Amino acid sequence: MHFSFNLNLTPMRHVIVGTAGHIDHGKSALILALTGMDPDRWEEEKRRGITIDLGFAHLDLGGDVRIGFIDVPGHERFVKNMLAGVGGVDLVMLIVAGDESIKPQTREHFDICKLLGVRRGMVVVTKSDLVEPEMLELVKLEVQDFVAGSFLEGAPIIATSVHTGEGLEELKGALRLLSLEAPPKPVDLPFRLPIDRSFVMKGFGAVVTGTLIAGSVEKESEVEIFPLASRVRVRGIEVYNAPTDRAVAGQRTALNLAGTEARQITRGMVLAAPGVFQPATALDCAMTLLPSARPLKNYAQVHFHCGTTETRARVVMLEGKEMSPGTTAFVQLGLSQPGLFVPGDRFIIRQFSPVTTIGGGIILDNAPSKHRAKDLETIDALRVLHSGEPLARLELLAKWAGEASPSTLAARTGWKPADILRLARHLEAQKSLVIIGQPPTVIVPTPHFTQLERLAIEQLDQFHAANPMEAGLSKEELRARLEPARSTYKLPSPALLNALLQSLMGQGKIDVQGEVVRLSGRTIRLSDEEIAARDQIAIAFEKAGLAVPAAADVLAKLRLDRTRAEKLLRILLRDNILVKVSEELIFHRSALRELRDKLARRKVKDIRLGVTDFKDLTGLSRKYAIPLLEYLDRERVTRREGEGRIIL
Ligand SMILES: Nc1nc2c(ncn2[C@@H]2O[C@H](COP(=O)(O)OP(=O)(O)OP(=O)(O)O)[C@@H](O)[C@H]2O)c(=O)[nH]1
Ligand SMILES: [Mg+2]
Repeated sequence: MHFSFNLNLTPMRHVIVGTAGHIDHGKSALILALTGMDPDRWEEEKRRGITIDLGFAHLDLGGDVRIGFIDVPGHERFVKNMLAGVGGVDLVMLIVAGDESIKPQTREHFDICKLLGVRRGMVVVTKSDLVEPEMLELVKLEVQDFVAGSFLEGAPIIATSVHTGEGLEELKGALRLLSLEAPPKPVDLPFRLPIDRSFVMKGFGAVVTGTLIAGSVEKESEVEIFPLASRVRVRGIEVYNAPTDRAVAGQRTALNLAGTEARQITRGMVLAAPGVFQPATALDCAMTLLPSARPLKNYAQVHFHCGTTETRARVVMLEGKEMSPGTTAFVQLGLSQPGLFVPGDRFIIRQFSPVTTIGGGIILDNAPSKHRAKDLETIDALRVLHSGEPLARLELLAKWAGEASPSTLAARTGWKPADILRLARHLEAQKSLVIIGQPPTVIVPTPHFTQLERLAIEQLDQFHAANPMEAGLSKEELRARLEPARSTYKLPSPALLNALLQSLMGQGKIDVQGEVVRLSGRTIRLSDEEIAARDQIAIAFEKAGLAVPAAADVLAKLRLDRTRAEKLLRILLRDNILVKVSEELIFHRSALRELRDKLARRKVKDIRLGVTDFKDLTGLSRKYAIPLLEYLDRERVTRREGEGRIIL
């Protein structure tokens, strides 16, 4: 009987190891020897004895390390398949056949690994059974020279034979050590999974596989497909052929997806946390041209590979007219197809024709604006983004946005909104930005905020000068006038406007009454003629007592045009000299005061009041009495009870 214990004392480390190297150098044979799984899955691969597409296998080392292998084709015609696999690797095994040493795709694959920023790995010299020991030593020396100055300088160089088994245990030991050193992929970021395979399984529906490069995904969760802009449900998850409820960054993952869109999914598409990211069609990048490449001209067309995605791109130089081999420069790539790319992602470019690898780099911004050539401000900004310093990057992105929410900044960084808010608080403490409101929060750079404050004061000032008879601007009108100086900025949101108004009120610069905003101390300025007319209106209502005239008749008697007369009426209403009791009825405040007094006196005798009592008391007809009583109810002078009222 056999018992197996899984105490789970140390969490399993998940590491992705990729092969790289020239055709026929023994990459697939080595994976088979290490894992017992043949990475060459296709009939054509087996028949031709070469790898055409990516192959996958896995291996547990010492109980706490699980390696997912990605085996790539060495044939130069299939480099594009190799590129779809190498994107997610943590470690590379550079394979060099002992009987052939370094060959063209050894160089090309190694260049690709360097350009993609692979940091760790080893060299495996295969087919040791085919060569004399002296020859093997010579190849090792050549390899040492070849990797000098790169991330593989000083890395293990291990000779193996799949026939004799030589070196295989040593190789496993080295893989285990390197795996433990490799930094784990970030679990605490929004979920992303570039798809490298998709197929339909009878009885299951669509299945996609890929290396989970960030975050985690749960069974039954919803994921967004880029660039399809649609969402699907995750029906099932497998990690290394075993069903599970959750897959995390670093694991080779297969997802069974529900929904008809799932059948349209192909390699190169990306699954991501829903509602976080936006597809990009332009990318600002730092790009390196290989020493072996030809000079690259402005607007050159290239093949762009990032993650498992491949598309055409046009290179717009931001620093000069052309790039020389062996140099690095800031460029903007215009993509022929939109896709999901996040700053920090590495990419490869290949010459349009003939197709060879000529360079690669790192994405700095996935939602850039168009830049003027050789614009120093742009170059400085891209330097900040390239530095990778999170606070400086966030400050810059906030400045570009003008007004942004943590989630829009998440789309532009790949960070979580909560982390963005945490960083933003630091910047707020340094007074370089303002955080507004409870979640959903708005982040505004301080210079933008103060500029909007100035603009608001300017606009109110202009408005008061042009409209002396108006009390002020409505909030919405004021907002529409806050057209910011930078063309990339939008009008402030209502939330930002409220924060601006709060701040200006706090400084005593403005007054806000309901929806109306005015500069402090600004009152309506009337001409003598207008003052006379205003008083005439007031007196007309005052004299009428409760038997008020129609407003239109009063206004018609004035020697003013109708619009100005109506404005005067509005001023009297606003100042509570006149009171609107119903749509048709306007009373002078003195008449209403008298009415209240009368009711108070009457209350001493009897607190009950019928409509007829009210008519007797005031001498008013029903037409006036009912709206007035309703007004008094609203004012809590009376309260309706059955047919009559109680005087309160
Ligand atoms: N004698 C000997 N032959 C080997 C060894 N490893 C691989 N081979 C042979 O080399 C040939 C190529 O091996 P593969 O593993 O298919 O090479 P590959 O690098 O995967 O080739 P591509 O995937 O097409 O780039 C096969 O015939 C293998 O049997 C070895 O250690 N010793
Ligand atoms: Mg192979």
